[in-house]
Amino acid sequence: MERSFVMLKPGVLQRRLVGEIINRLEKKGLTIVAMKLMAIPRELAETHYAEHKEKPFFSDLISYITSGPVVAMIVQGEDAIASIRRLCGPTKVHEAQPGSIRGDFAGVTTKNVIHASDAPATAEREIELFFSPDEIVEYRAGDEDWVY
Ligand code: 3AN
Repeated sequence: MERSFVMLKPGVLQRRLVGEIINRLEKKGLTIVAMKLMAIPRELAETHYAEHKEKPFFSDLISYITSGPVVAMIVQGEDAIASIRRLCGPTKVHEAQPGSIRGDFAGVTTKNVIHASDAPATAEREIELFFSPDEIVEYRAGDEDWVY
């Protein structure tokens, strides 16, 4: 089983899309093992997106991600990282197909609705950044034998 860090970005709560998006993860057979509603402090936002520090969109990205509450999650499943990225669709929203989360709900790339880790090393780093070990709940989902 693999774990990914997933975040529903600002706007998702205001647009009342939390249930709709989480439903897509659940329907795929993925399991939420940690979840919290939070406002991201600026410093945490800058650390999380440190790789983009030199990019022209960095300050817009930090303003957006700190502009409202987010839902942070750790989501578990077989091949979870790639699987969730497929559910999200590509970063650039004009490339995101209808049926994907970004394809259905995102209007511009800057506000692309959801974050999901892109590799195992990134997932490990992001999980550590946002969650302490005691916030992660280990349990077995009842349908696991039928999904995997
Ligand atoms: P992803 O979130 O799909 O892993 P990254 O890590 O390349 O994509 O980008 C992080 C975030 O930065 C994106 N979710 C998006 O909000 C923003 N971003 C990325 N590329 C652009 C761009 N060309 N223009 C505006 N914002 C961008």
